[in-house]
Amino acid sequence: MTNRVDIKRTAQILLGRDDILLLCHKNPDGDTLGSAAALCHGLISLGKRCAVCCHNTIPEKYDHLRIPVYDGSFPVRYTVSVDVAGENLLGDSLSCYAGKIDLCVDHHASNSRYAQNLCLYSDRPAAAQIIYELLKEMQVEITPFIADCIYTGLITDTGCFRYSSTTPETLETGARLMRLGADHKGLVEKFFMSKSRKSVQLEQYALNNLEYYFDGKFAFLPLTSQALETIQPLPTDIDGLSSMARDFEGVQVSVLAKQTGENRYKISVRTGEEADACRIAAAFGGGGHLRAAGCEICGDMEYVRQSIIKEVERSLCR
Ligand SMILES: [Mn+2]
Repeated sequence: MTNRVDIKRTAQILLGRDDILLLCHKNPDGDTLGSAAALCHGLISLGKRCAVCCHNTIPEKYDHLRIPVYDGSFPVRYTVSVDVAGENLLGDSLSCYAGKIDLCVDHHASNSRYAQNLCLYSDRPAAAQIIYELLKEMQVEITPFIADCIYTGLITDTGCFRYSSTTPETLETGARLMRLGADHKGLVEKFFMSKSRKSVQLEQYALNNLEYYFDGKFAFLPLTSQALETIQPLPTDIDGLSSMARDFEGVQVSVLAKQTGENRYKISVRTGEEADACRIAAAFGGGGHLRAAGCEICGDMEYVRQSIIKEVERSLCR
């Protein structure tokens, strides 16, 4: 039912549209926000009306993107989701758009093909890399500010060009953005070289509470509401926590189970070479990428722990 479109066709479609609303995924990260910001500012520079909607309030950490949040000041005539693998990831307050999304620009292989038109490149490590190509195709002038927006998406989704998803093209895109004026030093400092006190506290908690299974190949971190109430982190303080243990010697799978309700957990899966994160998350109805994926599980902590252990064991045996 979805119509696959390439970057060229996507550019043509967008050039022919106006009054465009861009949708981000819930619990937004640097890629969905950086991509939406770059596309939004690009479309505005072409004289179009365009704004962004997200289920959550945009974290302060992303203030530099100066995202024009939709305020109802124009009637929406075209809806585009960016970096959103499935409609369920839009969040409750945007669920009214389910079934009505005209175009999706994404890089998740697990994309559920919900939009009428789908511009999907799963070999790109960040949606922002697709947005860069799209803006060039539309002949948008990439100002230093727009370059910053794209660069934010690029570095946050690639762990600052470290993850295995990084390609020569990614590095080339990064180089071009730097030449166009992207603030490499400032953005890398902001996202990778400074840690908030709360995130350091969370790391301390993690080191004290990590559970190891399968000869240390699997590290499981339960993050209970109680711990969250004690530490009181911002959502952005939790960002790096899921991948922390993956960098530990011998760890192939690292899972963060963050409690979000009485019997509800948000699961983040990170893997090394020996396991497929997307496959583990997909067993619980989630999805994502080969090395980073997520899902939600309902049940108490012991149920969550045992279910994940079973699935991780299966994936390590493959
Ligand atoms: Mn992404």
